[in-house]
Amino acid sequence: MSDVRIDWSTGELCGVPVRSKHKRLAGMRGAYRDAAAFDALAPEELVYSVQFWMPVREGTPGGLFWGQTTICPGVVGDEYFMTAGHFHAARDRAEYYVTVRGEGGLLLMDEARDTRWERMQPGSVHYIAGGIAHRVANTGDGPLTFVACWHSDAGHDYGTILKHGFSARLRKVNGVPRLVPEDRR
Ligand code: S6P
Ligand code: ZN
Repeated sequence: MSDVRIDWSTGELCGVPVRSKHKRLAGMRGAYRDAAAFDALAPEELVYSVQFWMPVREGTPGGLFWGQTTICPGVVGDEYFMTAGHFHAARDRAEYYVTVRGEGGLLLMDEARDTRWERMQPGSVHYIAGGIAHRVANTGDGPLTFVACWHSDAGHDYGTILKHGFSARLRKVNGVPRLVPEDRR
């Protein structure tokens, strides 16, 4: 019997080795374009939670990690609640995302800063190639949950996104998601 189980109706993991982290608005200052809308929201509001299982030590060559991310529904101005987003520190490391519930958008940006997006809906499988920054936005009215599988030696480069952002944002325009190019910075 494995140490970890998944509830496929919610994506939730349970088992002793499972760890979690929670991202609240206070930890995302600067990520959203509308600073006034950001300041009007409660800093302690939960944006997303991640559960993950690291059966080997981070950095182990050839190992795999498993996780699930649940993004709450919400907007900051016209921008959907979203993950911070990152490149993998080891640029050649790929990843799979599979949507469990909800509706969303997966932003994919290459190192030349070209950004495209894929719609996420229950059952959609997304291959994130190496060298591609990835961020997920919840475009629906309920929670968006996806499972992920990535290399234990991928690492995370959050700094590049913190500094330069993505070249486009997923914004709610006339009630529907639209990828809007960002002003150059
Ligand atoms: C890890 C994988 C996911 C994210 C999670 C939160 O490589 O892509 O588990 O860590 O979706 O996003 P972020 O950008 O805050 O790490
Ligand atoms: Zn990743």
